[in-house]
Amino acid sequence: MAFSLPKLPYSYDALEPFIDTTTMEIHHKRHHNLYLTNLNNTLENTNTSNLSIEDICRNHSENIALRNNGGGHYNHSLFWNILSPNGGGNPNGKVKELIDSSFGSYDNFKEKFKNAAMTRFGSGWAWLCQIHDHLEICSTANQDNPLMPGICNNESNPLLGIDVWEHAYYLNYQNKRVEYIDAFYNLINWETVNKRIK
Ligand code: MN3
Repeated sequence: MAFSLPKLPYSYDALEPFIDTTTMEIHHKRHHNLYLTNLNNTLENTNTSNLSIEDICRNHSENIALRNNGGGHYNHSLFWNILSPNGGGNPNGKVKELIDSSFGSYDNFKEKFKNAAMTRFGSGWAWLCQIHDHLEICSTANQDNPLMPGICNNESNPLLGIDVWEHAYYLNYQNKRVEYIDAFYNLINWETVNKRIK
């Protein structure tokens, strides 16, 4: 079974002014779709088409095409879902408790997460992960993610990620990655993040 491009849970213009319409459209229809097409082609050629996307990231990242395109599909699918036009504000519920116990406060979390996203050199992602009963922040290069062995903590359950490839923000923010990261906090769908906690 080939993977398919997930529909966004909102319209392309819904995240304005924080993420502009053109960026969302190109990012979803072209960038995500290209990872997906390349992933499906690779799976067809390697006879591994019965794998889940998590399984591909966890157990097949030594294959560079599966790593880059499987990571690309997993990461973007997660990214679209943790954003919402009704998002932002303070975290609530279980994720609030875990943020407070792991980082001291939401403000401390924001600073650490921003630092991870800012210091990722070149293209990549910053992540908030659950590791059993606490949370950790890490960042990855390219389309790598915390499910892949030897990158963050091998037990990581990614709750939240920010795409810091230039294609995610350049049209609106140009070189000002910091403004894009600040804007991201206005879009986080804490309900979805809470549902990802195991
Ligand atoms: Mn991207």
